[in-house]
Amino acid sequence: MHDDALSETRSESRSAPTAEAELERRFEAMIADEVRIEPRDWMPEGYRRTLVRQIAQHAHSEIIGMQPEGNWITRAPSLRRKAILIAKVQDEAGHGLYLYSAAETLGIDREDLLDLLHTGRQKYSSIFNYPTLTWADMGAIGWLVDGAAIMNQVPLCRCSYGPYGRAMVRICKEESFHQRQGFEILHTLSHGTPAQKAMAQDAVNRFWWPSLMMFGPPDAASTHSAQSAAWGIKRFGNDELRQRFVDMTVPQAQALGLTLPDPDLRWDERSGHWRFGAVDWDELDRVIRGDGPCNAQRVERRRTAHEDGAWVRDSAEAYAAKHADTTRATAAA
Ligand code: FAQ
Repeated sequence: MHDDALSETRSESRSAPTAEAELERRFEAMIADEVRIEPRDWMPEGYRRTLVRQIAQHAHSEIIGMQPEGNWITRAPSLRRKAILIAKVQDEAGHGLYLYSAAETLGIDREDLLDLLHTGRQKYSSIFNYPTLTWADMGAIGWLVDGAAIMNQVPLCRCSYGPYGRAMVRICKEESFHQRQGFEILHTLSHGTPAQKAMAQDAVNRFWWPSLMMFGPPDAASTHSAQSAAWGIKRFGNDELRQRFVDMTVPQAQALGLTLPDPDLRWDERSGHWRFGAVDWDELDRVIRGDGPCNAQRVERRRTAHEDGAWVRDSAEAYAAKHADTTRATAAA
């Protein structure tokens, strides 16, 4: 290599880390100043990867989460209940779409994300691997699962990454409505016949502990919390949000006249919190690893739905291509 070219290459390789360090410095300053990071801004690869992982897991949870409730659409006890449940499940599909769009702004393709879900290489929330055995489960999912989702997701509205934070604002508004409808289903059942009240209690018994697991492992065992907090993605630890959820939910259970299935639950005057018993973390591990009651069924049904929907995607693409041709021809004329 010619000497001049060599020295130019050397000076480039000396300046490259400096330029990278400067970009990193600016990124850190934006995070410290609470300035939102937008898709065109430089970001560290780890930040991008963390967001893709979390947003994708969240999107997958929304669309897999349609299945346990979809199971009860045909068996809803009245036309009104059926219409409300259909609307809720449609909202969840919409949440999945906003979230996949947010993930795509990070340079990953939706088709690839779905492939990662269908081949078990990306996760979705453990909660959707539990079966929905009775109509009361629609109440328990709305009240507890959406309640936990809101507690976890309201702070995500302030996530440092703009497209995710903005998607969360709309999602949280809809989740609040979902939580109210779940509460209302349980309220009706718990003030109905003894058999209806027993059905409501049984649903709460089955969904209570898995709802606490939705917040993730304890902080001490959480792989990502510290870094995600430093990047302004997560605003609170898993344990704090879990505790807030318990504190919010206990008085609501009292208002419903239902019991939370935890003999160790007690009011702690000193801390001003409801103290709760030990969560079965082995169960969470098992469910995350694919060994929950419905994991295989959920993923298989999702794969089949995706394959069955191929013609819709093909038609939409063909239509878009035809429309683009027509627009070009009109512009050229
Ligand atoms: N299930 O280090 P951390 C909904 C994984 S949407 C499965 O603490 P991170 C709406 C975690 O991915 C519900 N996996 O992780 C609805 C990581 O694995 P990785 C979904 C879990 O990310 C309602 C590993 O364990 N919500 O309900 C779970 O900092 C009704 C270590 O954990 C969201 O996705 C779990 N429960 O914190 C729909 C909210 N917990 O990736 C239908 C956004 C942990 O290293 C009906 N996500 N893992 O292989 C988050 O806030 C966070 O990702 C956490 C986990 C808090 C879930």
